[in-house]
Amino acid sequence: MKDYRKDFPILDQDETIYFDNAATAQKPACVMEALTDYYSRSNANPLRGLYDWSLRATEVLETARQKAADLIGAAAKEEIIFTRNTTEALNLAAYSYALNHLKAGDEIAVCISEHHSNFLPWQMAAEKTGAVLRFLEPGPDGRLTAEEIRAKITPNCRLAAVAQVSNVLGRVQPVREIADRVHEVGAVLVVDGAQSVPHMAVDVQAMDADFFAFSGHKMMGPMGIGVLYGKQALLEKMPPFLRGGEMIEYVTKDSASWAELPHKFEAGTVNAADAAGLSAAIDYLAAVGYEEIRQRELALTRRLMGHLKEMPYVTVYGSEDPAEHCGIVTFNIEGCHPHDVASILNEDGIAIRAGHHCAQPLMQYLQINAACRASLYFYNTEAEVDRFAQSLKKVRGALGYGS
Ligand code: 7TS
Repeated sequence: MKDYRKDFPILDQDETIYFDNAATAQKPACVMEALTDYYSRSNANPLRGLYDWSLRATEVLETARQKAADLIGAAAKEEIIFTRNTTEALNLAAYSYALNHLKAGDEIAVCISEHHSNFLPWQMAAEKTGAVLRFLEPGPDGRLTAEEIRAKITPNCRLAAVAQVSNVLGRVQPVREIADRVHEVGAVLVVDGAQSVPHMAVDVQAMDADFFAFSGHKMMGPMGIGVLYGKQALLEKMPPFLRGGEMIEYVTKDSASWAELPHKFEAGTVNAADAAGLSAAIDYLAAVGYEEIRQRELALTRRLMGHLKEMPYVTVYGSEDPAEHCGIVTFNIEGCHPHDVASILNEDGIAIRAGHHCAQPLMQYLQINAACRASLYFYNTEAEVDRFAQSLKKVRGALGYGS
C-alpha cells in the first residue's frame, strides 16, 4: 500500500492520530505549494487588472472553476459560484432563492439529521416567508425510505434540503430518488455535499440537484473556499446575495444592473489564492482516486467497528454495516460523557470529535445530548485504528468503572 502520509507534512511530522477528518481534512504538500506559488508568482486582484499578474490570477481562478465543475459534473463552469464554505453557499441559496420564491403556506422539507448549516438557513427562510418546515426522519439505519420521502415531500413543498452524507451517521441518502419526488411536486432540491465530495464521485446532473454545496477544506483544499453549484436557469433568475465590487454590469446614482454568471454572486475581491489550492486538491484527489479512497476507508471502518463490537458498553449510531458509514462512526460509551472520552483519548494523542456535531435536532431525535465521533480518511492506518481501540478500552476504567 502506498504511504499517503508522506504527502501530508502534518501527518509526516507528528504522531497524532487524527480521526476528525469530517471536521476538516489535512492538506497535502502540493496544496500548500500551490498557495505559495500563487502568492510568489501571480498575486494581483483577479478580474480587474489588464496587466500580466492580474490576468494570471484570473486564469488561476477560472481554471479552478472549471476543475470544480468537472469534479461534480456541472454542465458549465458558470454554474459554479465560489463562496467561503458550505455554510455560505447554503445561505446564498436561502437568501437569494428561497426568500424570493417562497410564500406563506409553502412547505420546506428538511432532513432531521442535517448539520445546522443546512438547517438554520431554512428556518430563517420559513420565518421570513411564512413557509412551514417539514422534517424528514431517517430510519434507525440512517437512510430515508421511499415512504418517508413521499410522505414528507408533499404537493405543497417548494424546496427540500438534504445532505448527501450526514456528518453524524455517515449514511449516503438516495438523492436521485429524493430529486425525482421533489421535481414531481414542482419544488427545488438543495443538496449539502460537504461530506460526500471528499469521499465519493458526485454527478450533480445525474442526481438532478438544483443546488449543491461543498467546502474545499473537507477535501484537502484550503480553508477559505467553497462552492455553490446551481442550475443555470435558476441562478439567472436569482438576485445577488451580496452587493459591491465586481458583481455589477453598470451602476448609476440610484440603480444598478448585474454582471453575468457567475460574477453576479461573487461580490468583492475573489479568493484566487485558495482557488489555486482547491485546484491542487482536486488534482490530488483524482490522483488517489475515489475507488482507492472507498476501499481504504471501508477496510478501516470495518476494523474500527469490529473493535467497537467487542466492547459491550459501546453504542454505535446508524447502520450496523461499515459500508454504509463513509468513514464516519458516531458512538457513546455507557456512563461516560463524550467530552471526557475525547479528553482521555487526547492524552494518548488521539483526536476525535465530541459534542452535538452541529446537529442538535438529530441529537434530540436520537434522544441523546452528545456523542463521540471518529471520522476516517484514506490516509489513516490500521495501526491507528488499533491504538484508538486500545485507548478506548481504558476510558471506563479511567472514569472509575470496574469494567
Ligand atoms: N454540512 C455538513 C454535512 C457538514 O458536515 C458541515 C461541517 C457543514 C455543512 C458546514 O461546513 P463549513 O465548511 O461551512 O463549516 N461539518 C463539521 C463537522 O462535522 N465537524 O466540524 C464541522
